[in-house]
Amino acid sequence: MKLTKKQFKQDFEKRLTTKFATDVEKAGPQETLAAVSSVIKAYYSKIWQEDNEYKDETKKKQAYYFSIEFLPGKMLKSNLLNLGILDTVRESLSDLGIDLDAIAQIEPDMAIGNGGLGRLGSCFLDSAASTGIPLNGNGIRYSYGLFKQKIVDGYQVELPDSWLDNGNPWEIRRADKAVEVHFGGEVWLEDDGTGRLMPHYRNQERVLAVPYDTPMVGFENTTVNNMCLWRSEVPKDLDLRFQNLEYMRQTAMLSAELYPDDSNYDGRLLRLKQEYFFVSAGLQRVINHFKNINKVPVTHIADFISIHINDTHPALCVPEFMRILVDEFGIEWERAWNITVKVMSYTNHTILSEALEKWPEEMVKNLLPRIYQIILEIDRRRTADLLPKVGAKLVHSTRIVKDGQIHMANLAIIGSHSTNGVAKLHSDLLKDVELHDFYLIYPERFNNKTNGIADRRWSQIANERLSGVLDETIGKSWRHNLNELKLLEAYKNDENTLERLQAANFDNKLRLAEYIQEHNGITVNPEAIFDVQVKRLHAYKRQLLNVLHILKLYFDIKDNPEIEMVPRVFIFGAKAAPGYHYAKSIIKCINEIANMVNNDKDVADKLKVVFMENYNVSLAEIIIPAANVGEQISLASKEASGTSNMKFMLNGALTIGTLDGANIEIFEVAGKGNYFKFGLTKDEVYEYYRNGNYNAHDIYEQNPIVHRILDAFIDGTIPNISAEGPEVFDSLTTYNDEYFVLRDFNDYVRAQKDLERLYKNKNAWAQASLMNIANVGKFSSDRTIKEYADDIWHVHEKK
Ligand code: HBZ
Repeated sequence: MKLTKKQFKQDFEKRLTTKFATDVEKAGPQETLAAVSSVIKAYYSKIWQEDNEYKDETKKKQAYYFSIEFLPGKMLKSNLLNLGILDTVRESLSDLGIDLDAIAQIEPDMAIGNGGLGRLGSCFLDSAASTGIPLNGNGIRYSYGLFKQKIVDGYQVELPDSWLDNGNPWEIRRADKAVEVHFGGEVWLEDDGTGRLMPHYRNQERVLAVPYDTPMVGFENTTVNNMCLWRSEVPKDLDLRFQNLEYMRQTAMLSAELYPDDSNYDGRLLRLKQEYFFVSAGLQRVINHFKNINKVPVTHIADFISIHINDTHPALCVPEFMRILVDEFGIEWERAWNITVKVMSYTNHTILSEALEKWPEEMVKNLLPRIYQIILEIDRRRTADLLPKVGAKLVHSTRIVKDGQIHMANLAIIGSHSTNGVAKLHSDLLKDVELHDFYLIYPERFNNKTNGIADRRWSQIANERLSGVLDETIGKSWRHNLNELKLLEAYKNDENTLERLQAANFDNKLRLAEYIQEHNGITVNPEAIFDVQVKRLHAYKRQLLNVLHILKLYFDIKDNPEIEMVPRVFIFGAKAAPGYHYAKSIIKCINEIANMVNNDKDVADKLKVVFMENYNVSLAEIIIPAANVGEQISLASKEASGTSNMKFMLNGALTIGTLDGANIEIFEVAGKGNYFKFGLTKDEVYEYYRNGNYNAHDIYEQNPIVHRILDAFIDGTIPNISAEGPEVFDSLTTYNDEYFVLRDFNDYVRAQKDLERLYKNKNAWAQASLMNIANVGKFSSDRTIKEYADDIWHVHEKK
């Protein structure tokens, strides 16, 4: 949009008066932020309204991304960038003595997600809007987002994230579009006089679902999509004399809190309620909208909408959509089923069995009696249909209802026309191993969609220094099409370019060093290799492998304080699920090792270890641009894709990683010599599983370096871990090291040495860094979302 400084200043000053009865001089930072945000909202609202009208008039097909989590982070700068007014607003505010970045910093991080899955959803919504693809989010407006992490005496402590305290300037509460969601009670079927059995209900619990819309503003275009988040409330017409406090409390609880776990599914009733809540409310709204703007029968709905089931949490979309079609529109079962399968599609994000959702039949039956009947009927009909075609074995292994449980992944696969994994390796594993039986029955449903990242946030917003160098070198076309970064390859031997790229990284390192000084009280050397591992804390991601290598370097120094070594700063950022005891023990160990290393005079500044509190989207925006190395060291086959690997690459860091998830595709495009690969392949891992012949204890006994490092966990070498040290030691030895940390240790050390060697050659390192940036194009989520739009949803870009 076009905006002059004069216009913005006028709008801003007026808003300070009308909204806060104050002026530029007297306004506090919160008032300034709110006034700026409110002006920006007015700017995009017009575009939003027009785009809605355009969508309603053209009646083009739209897709809906149902996800129990989103992780947008801060929105102010992203909205400014996408509206094309970031510089104008920054300069205008500066003229008024206000620092935009300082204001932007106090915006709360919108963190209604755990990690990769939620962040991917937000990258997709950004990319869809930016490429003109009509994709809308549907989720829950949690009053409390992911907990804030404090480190106290080395331990993780969780504090509530009440992100809505100062209001949310971006959202619009749409009370007129509220719908009801019903739970529990009894259901029975009665002939409606035409031979059709219709459900009747008694004693249902009613919950009002109120939508809050947040615009997803496209990058320098005219598209504004919607992220709809639902809040649970007590229906206004309820006679509260007959309600009790417990009911009120339970209703409010529904959208109160995000489940802070990204790896184990939690079998609690409230979670199942949350799942049905946002699924039912979302589908009702989508269908109401369809009815309002289209004059065609609902049997045509598959031509107008697509529903995406992001992981299994929204899998109840399948029976809920069936319920609406069959019970409310009176569509005959088979026909309704064909429509449902056409409308639905599903993404799988993990093969870890402990994360696969299953709900006890009794629980589903009591909470969602009609949905339960429908699931049984889906399962019964499918079994009858398939038995003669594929035989009892395949039918049984893929059944939705078995062993007293509802298997949500099975429901999602069976009830949709597309199942995709999130990187080539992961999608292959789904077809060949984890979901092989489904693949035998429905081969045409399986496909791969390698993840991507919203590159604008992770370069243009997070790394202005690098973005500036890129503009000067290759022009600005890369800002619209990340593949254009390929132009950078022509500068691989241009010393000036290499120097400027490294200088940008160095400035980012200074910025991070300052942050670390302020928040951790640790002085780090900006000349050192900044070696970063940021992601959720999970045993399979193997933060421990990183830790063992740090201890090796530490002992090398202790044995020979004069040793020559490129100085290193190891940086961690990781939240552990509050109930994940072992992950929390690892955090404690990392912090105690950091204390030991950072305060040891022998070490001087050769080695520093920093654990950064409360890793989130905003912190990632400071850390990743400053990295030289990104650690992607999960056990091969366990990380479905990973997305921080792509963010590091975009910012010019080199990956040290295993052949897992999207790392493989990163290595392919980055080119040999521009990454550090190590460790078992997924085939070798599966070979160990088949033979059951992995013996971690042997490695401990036979490898003196490993022996010494592991002993440090139990012999007092590392202070203050008398409880946690033995847990780590035992898991790696007695319990046979579930994620093959010890098996990959030697090769990891070898790769780390290669890395150090390359870093010593400044020119070669800069070239490798450049090659990473130049070849990152594939990992823009603009590419990913176009693939979803073309292959799965069949929705089209606005022209
Ligand atoms: O999804 C992650 C994968 O581990 C990662 O490899 C992938 O890149 C990313 C995007 O596809 N999975 C998650 O982040 N999973 C969750 O956050 C999660 C949340 C709630 C659950 C289960 C998983 O109940």
